[in-house]
Amino acid sequence: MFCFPAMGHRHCCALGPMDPMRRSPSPCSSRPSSPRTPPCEMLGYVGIEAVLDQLKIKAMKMGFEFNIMVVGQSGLGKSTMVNTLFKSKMWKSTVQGLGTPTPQTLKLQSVTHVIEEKGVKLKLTVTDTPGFGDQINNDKCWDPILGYISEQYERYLQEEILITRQRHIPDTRVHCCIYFVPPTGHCLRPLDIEFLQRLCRTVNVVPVIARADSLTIEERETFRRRIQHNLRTHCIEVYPQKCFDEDINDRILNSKIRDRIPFAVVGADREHLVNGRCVLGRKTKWGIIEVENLAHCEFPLLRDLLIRSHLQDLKDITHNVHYENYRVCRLNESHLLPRGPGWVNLAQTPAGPLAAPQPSKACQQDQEDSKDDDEY
Ligand SMILES: Nc1nc2c(ncn2[C@@H]2O[C@H](COP(=O)(O)OP(=O)(O)OP(=O)(O)O)[C@@H](O)[C@H]2O)c(=O)[nH]1
Ligand SMILES: [Mg+2]
Repeated sequence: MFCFPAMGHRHCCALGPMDPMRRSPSPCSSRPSSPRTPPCEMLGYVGIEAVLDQLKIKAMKMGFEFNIMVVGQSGLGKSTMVNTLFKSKMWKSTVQGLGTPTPQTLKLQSVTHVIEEKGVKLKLTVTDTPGFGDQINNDKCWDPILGYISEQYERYLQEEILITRQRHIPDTRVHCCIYFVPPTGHCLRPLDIEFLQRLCRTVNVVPVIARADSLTIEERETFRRRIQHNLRTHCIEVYPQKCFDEDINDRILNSKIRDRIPFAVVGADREHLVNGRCVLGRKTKWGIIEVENLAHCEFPLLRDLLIRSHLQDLKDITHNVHYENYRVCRLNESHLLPRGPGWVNLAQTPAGPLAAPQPSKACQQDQEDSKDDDEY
């Protein structure tokens, strides 16, 4: 299920059906044709599709590294969500000792587990962060978080520019940041907007409505639409960003996801017995809220996005866009690049030291659309 949709079956035996020696000659092979451009059939079966098998075998040997960060105001359930991610169906067999009450998070801390499924290894690291926003002056409360993200880019860069470098550079870069929006039911607060604007420039951000069990189904829907509207008007491009859709298939799939974001999630790290099944959920006086039940909350959608459908894409965008911006900016700063055509002046970036991708056409279009739409 990971990343290789075209690899349901293996046929990598050297003298298997792909062996050109065993194939009957192409019926066209006796046809005269230009010696410069031989038709494809003349070459017989080359076995290009087997490259996928090679990639799969290599990837299985190497495993995957994936790093998530949770960010948001204090008490919104970030640490609980870290446990929910590790304890949910897909992974619970490998993790123990997570049943104790979650203490308040006072410093940035990472938890790593290697999860193995059908021979595929995933080294998943989740970085928990202290809640912000409880101070009277919340100025620059984003600094420690943005600082941590940049530090990981810097580590990678320092390894990458070594003359003798490791064959495999350990990747601690944050591939996805889950941003917890408080379930106020109104709209994004100015603090969330400021934070999100900065975060989206440096990392892939997936916002979620935290503690969604405190909202009714209608309230969730209205709140989601308001947040989407706020994101558009403030030009905040959360993941999956429209400008990186590569083709029509991406656009169709990602539009559906964009329509559901922010996911309304509930976190829990306790298991309960429901109709003879052991489920992860929150027990209340009136019943159990099951985190893996789509009728109760959208945690399964979040997990599917992170792992099942978009893990590789999140990593690609981190490497090709966010890290690349950082790298160009740093190399420009340290004058390692000559000021030739490749030199990009990112010095006047308005917020923070990092390069900010310009608002995309899609975003500009959204802003125009949202001008007509002033119901919120
Ligand atoms: N109702 C409800 N409560 C939740 C949910 N997730 C977590 N909680 C509870 O909220 C309280 C705080 O949860 P934490 O996970 O410690 O919150 P946090 O965001 O890590 O808080 P800080 O570490 O202070 O930033 C705990 O009592 C959790 O059991 C949720 O989805 N719904
Ligand atoms: Mg915490």
